Amino acid sequence: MPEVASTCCYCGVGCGVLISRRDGRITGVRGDPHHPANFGKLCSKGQTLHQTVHGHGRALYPEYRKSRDKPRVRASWDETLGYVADRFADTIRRYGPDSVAFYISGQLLTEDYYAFNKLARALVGTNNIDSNSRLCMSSAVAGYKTTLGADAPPACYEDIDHADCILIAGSNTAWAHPILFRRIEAAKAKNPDLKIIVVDPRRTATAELADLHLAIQPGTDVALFLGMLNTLLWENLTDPAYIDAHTEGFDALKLVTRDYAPELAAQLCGISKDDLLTAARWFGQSKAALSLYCMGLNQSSCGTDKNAALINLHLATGQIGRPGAGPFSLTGQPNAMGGRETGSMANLLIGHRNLQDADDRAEVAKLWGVPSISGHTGKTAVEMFDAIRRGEIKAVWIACTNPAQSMPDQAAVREALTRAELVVLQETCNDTETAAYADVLLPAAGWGEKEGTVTNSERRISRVRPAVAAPEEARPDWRIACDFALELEHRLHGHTSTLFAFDSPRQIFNEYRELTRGRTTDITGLGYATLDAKGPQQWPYRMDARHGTQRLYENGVFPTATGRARFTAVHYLPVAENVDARYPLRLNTGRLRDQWHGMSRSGRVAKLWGHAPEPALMLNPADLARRNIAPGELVTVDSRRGTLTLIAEADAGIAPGQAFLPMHWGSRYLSGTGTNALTLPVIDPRSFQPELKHSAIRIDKAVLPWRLMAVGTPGDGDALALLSRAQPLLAEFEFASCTLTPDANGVLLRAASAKPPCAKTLEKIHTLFELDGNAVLRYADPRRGVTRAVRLTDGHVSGACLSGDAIGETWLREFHAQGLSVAALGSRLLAPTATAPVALAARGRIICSCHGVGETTILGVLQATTGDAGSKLAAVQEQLRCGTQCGSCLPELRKLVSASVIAA
Ligand SMILES: Nc1nc2c(c(=O)[nH]1)N[C@H]1C(S)=C(S)[C@@H](COP(=O)(O)OP(=O)(O)OC[C@H]3O[C@@H](n4cnc5c(=O)[nH]c(N)nc54)[C@H](O)[C@@H]3O)O[C@H]1N2
Ligand SMILES: Nc1nc2c(c(=O)[nH]1)N[C@H]1C(S)=C(S)[C@@H](COP(=O)(O)OP(=O)(O)OC[C@H]3O[C@@H](n4cnc5c(=O)[nH]c(N)nc54)[C@H](O)[C@@H]3O)O[C@H]1N2
Ligand code: SF4
Ligand SMILES: [Mo]
Repeated sequence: MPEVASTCCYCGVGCGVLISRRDGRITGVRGDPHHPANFGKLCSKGQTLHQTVHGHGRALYPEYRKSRDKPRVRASWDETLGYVADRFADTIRRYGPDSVAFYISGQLLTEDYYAFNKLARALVGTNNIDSNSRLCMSSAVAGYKTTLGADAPPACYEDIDHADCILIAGSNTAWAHPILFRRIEAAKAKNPDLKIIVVDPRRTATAELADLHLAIQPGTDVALFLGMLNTLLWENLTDPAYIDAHTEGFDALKLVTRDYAPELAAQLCGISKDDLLTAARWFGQSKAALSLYCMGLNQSSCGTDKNAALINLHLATGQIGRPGAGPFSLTGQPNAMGGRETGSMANLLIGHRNLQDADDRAEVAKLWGVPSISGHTGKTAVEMFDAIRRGEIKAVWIACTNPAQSMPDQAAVREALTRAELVVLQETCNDTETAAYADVLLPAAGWGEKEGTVTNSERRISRVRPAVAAPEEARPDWRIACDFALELEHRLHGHTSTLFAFDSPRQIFNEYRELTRGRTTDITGLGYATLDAKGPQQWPYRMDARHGTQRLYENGVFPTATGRARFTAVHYLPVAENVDARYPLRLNTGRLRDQWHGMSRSGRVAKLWGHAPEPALMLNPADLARRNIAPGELVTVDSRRGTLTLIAEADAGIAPGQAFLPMHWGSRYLSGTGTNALTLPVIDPRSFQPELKHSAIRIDKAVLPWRLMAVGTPGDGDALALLSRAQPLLAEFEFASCTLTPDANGVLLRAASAKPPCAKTLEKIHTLFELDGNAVLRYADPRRGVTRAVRLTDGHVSGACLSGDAIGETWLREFHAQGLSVAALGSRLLAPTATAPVALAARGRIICSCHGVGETTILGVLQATTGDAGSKLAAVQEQLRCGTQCGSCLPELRKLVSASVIAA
């Protein structure tokens, strides 16, 4: 059976994959050597995609409940969609079309997006349709539109090979866009003169490759870019001819830059003046300067300004529309671009049309054959959940996103979901945080099961193809939207028209294509057949074109009224929530290398747990020491909106006064409402994107003297199943986390509380971790909540549970993790000591997830080899194989190597 060519469903790099299958099951995946985004490479997440599709937690049948005090029950598609259509029709009739809303996702395919967009705007008559791209790309959209006139990234991946200066701002490319980062590494290796500047408050894996790392104070990017422009002006490094011929508004901007002399700007940013000058010079003197940017710019209350201020630099130096030059916003999700193109966000309209423009609306209405498109502004994500909470929006349809994990200010979001009269959730999984709030669960076909198209960061449209049929009753997203639309149309209008008469995603694509005719996103020359024959193509791709468009604005003409790009005279504004005496630390959030968002997929791949297995708040070691907190201790983290209890860890890459928490941890792995319990819902006034990267917090040592640690490898070998069985326990403790052990074979449950829990809870844990059999050594004093139980298999620890006031658990975990013999320990095995009774080397963090290689092992080899960085890296790769497969761990390997070279 030949492989099926499709696209990776994780990040916006949009790598091509070849899926192999047997007997109706997906059995493997490899990089598509012909795909221009990756040429055969895949990162740690992409190459384990086939492991995400099987197993527990899949939504397989429609379910609904009529009343909140009952569980959802399985029903047929007809019955379920009929019920939802009744409720929607009733709500619309009683309260008008704006009383319902659709909250969708940048992980839907373009055809899915189109169907939802048409459903909301053409049938329901509301603009209350927004997507999780609001939390992601909306500042980039607003930034491009205000400056260049259209939401279109002008550059392409190949520009990385042509640039001699790459400015990476607010992007941890090494972890979030790994295959693109491999390309940057290759460009740097080929051209050592290539200057890489990284702007990030954290010393990230990306910053390790930089020639210059500007660790600016959070939120000060605009001051930095204005300071750089001030320098460019002073040192005659701008391009007056380009400014004259192709732009407008430079004089107003020049006035503003006067206030940002390098000294002052550097002070605002908390960096040295010299570093600022160097950055400006490298950028201004380079033949081709490319900037790559992501959430560090977008997720901000001044995200649009940050984008515009960076684009100003490109316009002022003419660094755009040439090979190697341009402001290149990296998209997060695989098809956030498709959502932007189809106008599937509250304030956009299909084909880069303007929702505020009556002519544009009339044109779309005519093309769709409906009387009109509402001009009433729709609610953007944060506003939408506020309106639900206020009772203004009564019914919400959520598809392909998990707002009870990913939206800021979880207390408010969950209150909204509780108050909503109807919550419909269209998901591939039935166990996400949002699923707990859903009155209706509609099972969706997922990656490997559905067909359509996606657009990656460089405007490249790729085909998504099914390798197997969707399981049980799951249906593709576009089909669910259309099936529902037919039911709703019948109830609202008494008949069904041809509005939703689609039988295939190809038909949807062809209709959508017509709406791009003559627009900036024109793809009238493209169809599934062209894509199948010629491979992925970049838009615009006009009717008469023979190929797509690699770069935009090569002729210096921009899609504005005057044809000129617009400088934007922005000023620096501080973050919306400043630190003060009560909340003295700045909380930053973002991604881990091997996990994807709420972990509904990556969390089901055991291998992907090794790199960062436990939820932890990262702080500068000095901040921990000052508070007398040891690494690994439990802390309570408070913001003005919520509280979390977590382990604190030291990370010298975090600047003093700051903290970093991965965005992935939700209520399925951690007690409480996850990372976003703490974050701020303040939004940028023009992009409506929330400031997810900046909030003020306080940390205190957690006063929870009773502790529990249970670890175990299940007898049936299915650690992931045990993990999901243990999850309900999280709610029983003031603190608890439940994760896979770094070796991925076992489960680790940690808990803490002020007082011991009831004996029943402890019993449950013992049963789960199979600590009730004969081969278990046990000591228990249930009244005091003290237990020590160790299960031995062939003289090794295969499971253990320790609880009480002083449990000294770490060494027992090592015995479990390393499978060491406990024969020599005897009764000391049950002794509650903090240090191991025998010498024990910790295996350390897993660095290479492909080959399961830990930090300690790598350090051992590095110590034993001599030579320069190159030969040390080669030695590690040769002896341990780490960093030889997907390359995702290369930045960290290089860091360990350079530390060992320095030490030597
Ligand atoms: N492994 C993995 N990859 C992913 C994803 C994932 O979940 N996991 N998600 C995908 C998605 S949807 C997205 S949007 C992208 C996100 O990709 P990135 O934006 O690269 O990832 P983040 O870690 O969210 O944030 C990037 C950096 O912004 C920095 N930052 C914080 N505040 C500021 C600031 O004020 N100024 C500057 N200059 N930097 C700041 C943070 O320290 C962080 O290192 O990743 C995509 N790729
Ligand atoms: N604190 C903090 N919060 C953040 C961020 C941050 O940096 N910091 N980043 C924000 C950003 S940039 C983003 S993009 C969001 C992401 O936030 P979410 O959109 O909530 O992230 P996912 O977990 O990817 O949710 C996608 C859901 O769709 C399901 N799914 C997968 N495939 C399909 C399919 O084909 N059809 C359907 N119907 N469902 C499917 C998955 O099981 C999953 O539950 O998080 C945002 N939240
Ligand atoms: S870089 Fe990794 S996650 Fe992103 S598309 Fe490629 S394989 Fe998928
Ligand atoms: Mo995103």
